[in-house]
Amino acid sequence: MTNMKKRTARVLAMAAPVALLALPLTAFSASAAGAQSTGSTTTYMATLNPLNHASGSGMLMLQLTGSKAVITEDVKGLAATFMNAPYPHVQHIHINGMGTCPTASADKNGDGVVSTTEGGPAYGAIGTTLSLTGDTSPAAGTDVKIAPSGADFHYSRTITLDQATVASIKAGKAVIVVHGLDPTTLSAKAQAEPSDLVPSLPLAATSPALCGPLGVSQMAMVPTASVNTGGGGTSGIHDPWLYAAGAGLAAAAGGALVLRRRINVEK
Ligand SMILES: [Cu+2]
Repeated sequence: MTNMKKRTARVLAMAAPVALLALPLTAFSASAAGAQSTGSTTTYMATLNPLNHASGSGMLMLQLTGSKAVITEDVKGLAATFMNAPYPHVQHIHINGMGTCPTASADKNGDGVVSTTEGGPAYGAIGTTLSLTGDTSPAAGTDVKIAPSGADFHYSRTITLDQATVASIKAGKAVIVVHGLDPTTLSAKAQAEPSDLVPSLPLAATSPALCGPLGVSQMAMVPTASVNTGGGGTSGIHDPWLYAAGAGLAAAAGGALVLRRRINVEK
């Protein structure tokens, strides 16, 4: 056993012992994944970290087979309400930037917020909109009516991606961005500014809250059928495979934390 395998196995055993029994897992290297032939499935993951002093965290898994993407995501701790309604969080796969999340230095106008536009050089333009229903093109990018909403949400959708998004994912230039900040966390100046994307909305509504580059997972998972038939052992654990995979990813990155906690989604 390699050190990586040992470590991964140990973390998995700690994080999700029941899930481990139910899951055929195979550790493999990123380079091996990149070499997979057409028609196979490559699993990508993004750890979503706060931007712009947002609270919250998340994990997103994207299983890509050709242009078909099976996407599962759990987010928690974002701004909860907006004008007395569940806060809509538009979210996208951004493509063809540098494949990274912006730092505070991207705040060109000094208002304390990296706006969506200011972050563009890092993560690129919208390639795919991770909407709940209907349009997934960039044109739906700011349609708050089909965005997931609330402080915590679970998102699951299978999307046929366009070729630009597929190419960017494979090139390591795809970044997941979840938008929508709590206005009270912004400077007075920023609170008074209009959105750079939708001027009828405040800046907070569309600014990035969570961001994570999409990378090849350290683990390949035999997809969902084997998970969903796992018997009674996984009751109370939502998406056990996501947490198992996330824990492995975090361990591989030397990071860690939120993943061992049960993320409470879907109230
Ligand atoms: Cu976006």
